[in-house]
Amino acid sequence: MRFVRSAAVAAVLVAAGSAAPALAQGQSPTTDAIRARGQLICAVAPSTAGFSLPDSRGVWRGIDVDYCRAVAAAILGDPNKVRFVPSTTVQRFPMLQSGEVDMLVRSTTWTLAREASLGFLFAGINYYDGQGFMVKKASGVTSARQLNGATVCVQPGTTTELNMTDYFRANNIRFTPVVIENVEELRNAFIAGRCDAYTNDSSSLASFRATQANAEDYVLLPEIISKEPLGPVVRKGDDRFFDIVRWTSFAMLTAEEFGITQANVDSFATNTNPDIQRFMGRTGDLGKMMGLDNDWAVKVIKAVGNFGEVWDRNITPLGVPRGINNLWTKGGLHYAPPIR
Ligand SMILES: N[C@@H](CCC(=O)N[C@@H](CS)C(=O)NCC(=O)O)C(=O)O
Repeated sequence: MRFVRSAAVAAVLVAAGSAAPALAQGQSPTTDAIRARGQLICAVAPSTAGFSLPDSRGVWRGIDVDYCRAVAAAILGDPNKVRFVPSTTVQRFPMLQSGEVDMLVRSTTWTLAREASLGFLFAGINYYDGQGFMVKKASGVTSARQLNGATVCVQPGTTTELNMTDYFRANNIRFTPVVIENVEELRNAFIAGRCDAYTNDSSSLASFRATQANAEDYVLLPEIISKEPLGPVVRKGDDRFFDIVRWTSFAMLTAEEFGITQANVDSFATNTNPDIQRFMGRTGDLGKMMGLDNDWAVKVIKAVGNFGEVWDRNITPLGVPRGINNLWTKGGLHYAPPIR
């Protein structure tokens, strides 16, 4: 039996959820499509400060946005060649499955089911997060254990829903979920008192609080009830594109480790450290191995900076400390395998 291998066939099979025939080494229908249209299409959250939110001039800003821009810089040499598609928590997965977007960077938690059953691969972790609860200070509640009988606002299609159910069941706490897909509506419901608590990734709660005029009226409760490793997601079946997204993420971490920044990256061109020469694309032909220019990592750092710079620009203003999101060399969890 002969298999017809074409990008179109592969795309249809992926969309249909069937196993696509393996692509030959180096083939990448997603990368080809991005080059042909001159643009990466990235699904993001519509309005979460620090993650993805258009600024007053309509320019998208945030850590998730920067991950999309970094991939555009690696493939197209230009971080502005991205179309950002806002998606709700429910819409995000069908959007990626259908091929409407090339990748998804949307505070999305890496789980077994999302890889094994939805047909995705997580290409890295850009934020080690955990789920928390926010209440109004005036409620006097200081612990999630005091939420017995509470109504809790939550978004559908999230890891958040199941974590909350598990946590309250384990702690014998009765609660009523108020499930709202649109995040603005959900935040307004919480502000208006339609729910006693709002549960989400603690980063998102920090983002909500930081953007309220009366931020001190809201408190994040001390319990963090889950692990939420958030990162960029791609469809299974295009290993080359997966490589590019994954190593773009590692390049940002590696640059921070080497002290390479957006401002000083050019000055490393003549550095004699062999690891830095490979990173800069002077030796090793590593970019070529992924079908990119050898200075792909330089383009990434020029576009968005190293991971620490991306964090400082987007997350530090929310008042969230680096903590476990530091590099492994500074007691954190971010660790990139060698670029060699
Ligand atoms: N990480 C969880 C939760 C995702 C989630 O709810 N993200 C929130 C927090 S950043 C969000 O994007 N809300 C904004 C929106 O839905 O527009 C998941 O992957 O299911």
